[in-house]
Amino acid sequence: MGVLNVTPDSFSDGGRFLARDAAIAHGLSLWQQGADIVDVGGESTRPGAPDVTADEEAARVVPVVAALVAAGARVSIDTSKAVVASAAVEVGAVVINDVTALADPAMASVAAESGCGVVLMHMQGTPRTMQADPRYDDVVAEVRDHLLRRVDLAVAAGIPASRICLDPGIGFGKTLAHNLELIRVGVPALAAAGHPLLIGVSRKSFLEKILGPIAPQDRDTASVAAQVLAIAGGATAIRVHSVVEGLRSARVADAIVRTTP
Ligand code: PMM
Repeated sequence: MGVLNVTPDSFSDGGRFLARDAAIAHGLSLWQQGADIVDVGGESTRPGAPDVTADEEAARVVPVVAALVAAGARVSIDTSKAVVASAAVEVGAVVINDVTALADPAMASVAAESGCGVVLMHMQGTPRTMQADPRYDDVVAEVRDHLLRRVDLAVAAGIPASRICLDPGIGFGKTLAHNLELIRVGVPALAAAGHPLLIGVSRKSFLEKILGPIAPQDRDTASVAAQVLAIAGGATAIRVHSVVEGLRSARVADAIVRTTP
């Protein structure tokens, strides 16, 4: 899954792709580089990011989704707002990537009626507050139990279980220790639940907590290390900024861990 942030404040793109044509061109290049899905988001989820109205978010993403779909790309919409998801599905998005796991009361029915795949991600708190003081007694059990409760809600709303993908939400209300435990222990625990498992570590700030100061665009090798270990633990999809490195490393990791003797 290639990341396409259509926001002025994304930490990794620095607003470079806000201009619509540039966003479309970048999305197409992710697709041409071999991404299976281009994940289009119009609201930054970076800690402390300002809220965006649904109208503004839809104005950012819908023309970009429409253009990518018209060019033949498979597109997911990264949003927590049901109206934005609905507008994106209308123009051809086939996956709803919801970092709040259906917190918007209207999202479950939009997702059910759309026939789309749905990503349910774990977050503690909200993007504005989540990194203030994240605490868990048992981060793996709490993330898994929360996601499985959201699966129950989704299935009750009419979303087939087979269309649901889970994501532990690396960096969303988690300390470095929480993130590392989720990649090491949480990924295998979640994979055992039987749903496809997406993981997003690409260029995230926990890498800097390990390595020391390093600019987001210089974090791709570090991201690959975490992605490959997640794949070894059972992750089936990775959300990446650098598709070329993500794809090559994932193929090698797959060849090693998924080949039965
Ligand atoms: N991370 C970000 C945004 N959306 N969606 C899912 N499912 N999983 C993630 O880990 C995730 C996400 C934040 O990263 P970005 O600002 O680089 O897009």
